[in-house]
Amino acid sequence: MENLKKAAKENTGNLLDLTIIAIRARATVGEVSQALEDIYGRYGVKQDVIKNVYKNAYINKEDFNEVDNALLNFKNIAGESPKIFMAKLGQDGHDRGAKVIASAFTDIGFTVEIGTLFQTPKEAVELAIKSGVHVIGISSLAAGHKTLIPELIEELKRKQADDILVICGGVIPAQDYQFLYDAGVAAIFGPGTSIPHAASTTINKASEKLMRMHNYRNARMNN
Ligand code: B12
Repeated sequence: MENLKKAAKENTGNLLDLTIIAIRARATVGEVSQALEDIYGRYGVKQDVIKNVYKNAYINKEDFNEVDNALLNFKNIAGESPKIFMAKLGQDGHDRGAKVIASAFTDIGFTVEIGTLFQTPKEAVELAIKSGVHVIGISSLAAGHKTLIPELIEELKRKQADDILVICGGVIPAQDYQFLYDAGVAAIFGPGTSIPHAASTTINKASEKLMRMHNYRNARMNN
């Protein structure tokens, strides 16, 4: 293990060869990872979003008008811009899709909060509630969607925060879509997603949900 650390620190030797030697000597994956983490640190999502790239690419296109109309309607209902919390759950380290959506949705007019990597559903729900978001967007590319997403939705219900809309995207097999819809996911956006379409669908679904909650509360107050 010391040889692996030394090679990482001094940028010498083949880390894969040294890892195999360490594993053959019964080191665990955790010990190998920790040795490398001691030198390189741990990868995490940077909370920064890139601004104005998407707007410049999409502006004046038909899809973008659709987004603008959806946004206007949402603001009329909610009195503010839509807020979304981008979540990465479990052991899934694929963060490019989450960053692309976070940057694009910011350009489009959302207020975006990005969570750190490797959150539990409970942690994500806590942060989402604290941030006062209308939507949680989960990016899932490591096959955790059938356990982690229902867990998150259950946690929202437990915290009486199920007025928050849940959407997701990433590499999710089509045969799992219905399972997720049944669990309470409002929309799923896979690879190749048109960003303006994803944004307007999300905003419209968030508006519908707000209206439903509003009508429900009014009906309860009148009874
Ligand atoms: C790049 C990549 C990696 C990089 C990730 C780097 C990073 N920082 O993100 C590295 C090399 C680290 C990696 C590692 C692994 N990977 Co990988 N990886 C990929 C790859 C090639 C591309 C993913 C990507 O970045 N796409 C570009 C982004 C922009 O697209 P996207 O995430 O799909 O997002 C778009 C849409 O899906 C949607 N979207 C996504 N999320 C959200 C959220 C919301 C709210 C909305 C609205 C939309 C939305 O909008 C985006 C824009 O259109 C895919 C294969 C593929 N073609 O997808 C495999 C893939 C995801 N990886 C896979 C695997 C198995 C792994 C490893 C387990 C491999 C291993 N044995 O070590 C590890 C896991 C590491 C970990 N802890 O998660 C599998 C996952 C299989 C599965 N889901 O069942 C895939 C599908 C490859 C395959 N065909 O087998 N990987």
